[in-house]
Amino acid sequence: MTNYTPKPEHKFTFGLWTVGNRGRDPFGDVVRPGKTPVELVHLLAEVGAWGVNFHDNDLVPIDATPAERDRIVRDFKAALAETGLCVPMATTNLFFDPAFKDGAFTANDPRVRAYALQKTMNAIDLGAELGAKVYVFWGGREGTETDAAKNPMESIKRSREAMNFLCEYALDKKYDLKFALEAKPNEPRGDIYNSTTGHMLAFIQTLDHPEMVGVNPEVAHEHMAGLNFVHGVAQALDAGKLFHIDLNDQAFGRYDQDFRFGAVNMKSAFFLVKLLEDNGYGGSRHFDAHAYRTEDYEGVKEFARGCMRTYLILKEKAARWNADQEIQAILAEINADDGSMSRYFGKYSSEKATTLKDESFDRPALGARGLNYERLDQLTVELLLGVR
Ligand code: DIG
Ligand code: MN
Ligand code: MN
Repeated sequence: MTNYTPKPEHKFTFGLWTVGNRGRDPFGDVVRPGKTPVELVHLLAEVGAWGVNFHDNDLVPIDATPAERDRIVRDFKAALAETGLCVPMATTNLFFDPAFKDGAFTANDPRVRAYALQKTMNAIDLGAELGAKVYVFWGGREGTETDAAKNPMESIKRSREAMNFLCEYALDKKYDLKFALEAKPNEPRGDIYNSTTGHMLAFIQTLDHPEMVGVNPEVAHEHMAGLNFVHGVAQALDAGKLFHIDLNDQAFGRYDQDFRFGAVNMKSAFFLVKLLEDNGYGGSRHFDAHAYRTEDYEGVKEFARGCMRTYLILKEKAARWNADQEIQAILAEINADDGSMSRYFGKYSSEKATTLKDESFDRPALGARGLNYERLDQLTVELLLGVR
């Protein structure tokens, strides 16, 4: 029986806001007492996490004095040293304070936009001080309830201007930081700009420093948009832009549930882990999720352990799938290639085009071929169910 104990090489991380989530929801108050960042670091060490991430105000309250900030950071660093946890990623809370009720970088009020830049620069400083190598931007309030309020073209320009400014800031400070943009289609705003990972990949190409900007796809957010998360992550990998990833789970057509990884869609979680492992993804496996509101802190620890165990179990299943002779035989059959068409693929040439236009095809035969996907998928399901 394989041991599914998390190890540092697995690069499992959690945000302070995940295991520190107190269970408040739009219809109910907190159900768990608060824990300090130091206590949360020790909780994550206890369950076997490799790293801890934070929003600026998860660690340093927005109204903390400089002296309080220094004490909090000092205590946090001591807890990191004591436990061996690292800080791979940091981010800015540009969504909780009422000042950001109309967004941060896309707010109509220029003072809010300027304050958002200031707050983000200070948060980048904090992240860099604690060793973060990835800086996430989630524009939770960058959107509208009515498009009467904002010109979408202007909002795109404001977003680009802010990202260009902050890229220049990180370069100016010589921080070893990559930026990762996180998409979400809605909630808390009625509609959020750059709503999916695909939108973000396009937006990145319009920036002055696209080389330092990638994406941080989140399972729940792409599912909220009704999308296949594995395909979106594959596109980010193909573009060399998968700088970070937020793992959790989410029923389609629901508000952002941020469930434990693998808690809902086992098959898509399997194909995601297979994609990441088959392609040697070297970044954090960050669980941006939280325990059910029904749980106490022992339940929160079970939530965290479950995220990591499920990832490791699916990683083993992916290796078994790759080694399963019957599955691999079907794949070989599906992808059989006698090389007779190879002369038409790859780089275009007018000779290729001319020859291909003269090629004759037995179209009925092409359509009649059975592809054996039912058997392939059933074998996959049975492997996941543990009967092969
Ligand atoms: C929500 O999915 C967002 C915020 O929690 C944070 O800014 C980002 C980092 O994972 N995810
Ligand atoms: Mn989410
Ligand atoms: Mn997230």
